[in-house]
Amino acid sequence: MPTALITGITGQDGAYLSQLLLSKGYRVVGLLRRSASADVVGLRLHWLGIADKVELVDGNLTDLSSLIRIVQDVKPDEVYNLAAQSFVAASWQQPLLTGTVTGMGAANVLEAVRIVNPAIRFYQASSSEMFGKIQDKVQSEKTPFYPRSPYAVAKLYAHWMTVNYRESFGLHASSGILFNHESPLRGIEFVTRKVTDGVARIKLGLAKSLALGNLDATRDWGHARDYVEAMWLMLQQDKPDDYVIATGRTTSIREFCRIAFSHAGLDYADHVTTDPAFLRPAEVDVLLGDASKAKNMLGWTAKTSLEDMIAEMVEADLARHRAKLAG
Ligand code: NDP
Ligand code: GDR
Repeated sequence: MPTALITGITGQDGAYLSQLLLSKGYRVVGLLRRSASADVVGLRLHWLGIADKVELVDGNLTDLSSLIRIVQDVKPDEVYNLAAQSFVAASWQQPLLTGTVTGMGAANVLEAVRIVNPAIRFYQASSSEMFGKIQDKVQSEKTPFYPRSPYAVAKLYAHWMTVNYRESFGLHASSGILFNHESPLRGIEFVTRKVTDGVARIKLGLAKSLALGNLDATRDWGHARDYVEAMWLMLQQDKPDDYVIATGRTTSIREFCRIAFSHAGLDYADHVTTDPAFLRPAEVDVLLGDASKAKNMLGWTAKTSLEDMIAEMVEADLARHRAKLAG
């Protein structure tokens, strides 16, 4: 039975990746950072019904000694580095923490792998945010990077460290340049989940309006459940490489709102307001990915349509609020 070590196992992608790897017969071990709120740890793993099927070990991405100990003890065949301070907006408020966790943290994991067992296969969660101020209308592995936030700068460091460790030490280290991917397990601060939660609250009479920032930015949104499959596929290849993972369709925040509100029989224009507090110091205006390399080399394509994903998210938020109301 192969063993996978996942950093960021309590996040959206960590939960779906765990589910996928368990279904493939893996032993799944997750890195857990200590929290004073131990009772709410692993909510997403519970939601998927797999909390008792994964092992959790205490450590932190910023503590190299903990990572070395864990890699020694767990003896993983594959390491997926998903942990990060992943909220772009927060990276302006906490730029140094973001650099330490999202950037240096990845270097720590690479170091732990190199020191303990360089034969371990490594996955780095890179991001379409690295493209930032767009150089190509459609972004592929060949598009130059131009990061627009402290988060994206940190991710770029982690990305190039992954490439560098591959080239310097021959590590089987791959980087997935993933475009936005969402689900009912998406953090509530991200715009898609904020919208679907807002739709549910408005529909059930718990709120009247929803305040957002820039409605004109566009994103290439896919479903997290589809995207974790690409992570796994990258580590099954003979050779490590970098891959763009995207749907090839871009949609504005405004249009996302229209679809989500109309799913609940509402008109977004009656409820969505804008608040400058949610605008960013520098914006990524358009993202649209070309995942042809992943299609050709990995046989991967996105399966879930935006409309189906939005419907799933709205229904999940309606069910959650209804359950709360029922006591
Ligand atoms: P989440 O924000 O949902 O999860 C982040 C995870 O990182 C959580 O498990 C969190 O733990 C953990 N973490 C944060 N800081 C530390 C630390 N110091 N030590 C150990 N663990 C830590 O992110 P997603 O699941 O959405 O994304 C997974 C990865 O993919 C991230 O690296 C993200 O930047 C990247 N990415 C995401 C995309 C997306 O659209 N979702 C697109 C492209 C890249 P805790 O629960 O304790 O907070
Ligand atoms: P993003 O996701 O920054 O693309 O990063 P987010 O959902 O936060 O923002 C997407 C776009 O929506 C606009 N927006 C708002 N965003 C938030 N959060 N809240 C609002 O009220 C709001 N109103 C408008 C933003 O300005 C932006 O243009 C996500 C994260 O998962 C990263 O970790 C990942 O690397 C990238 O996706 C790919």
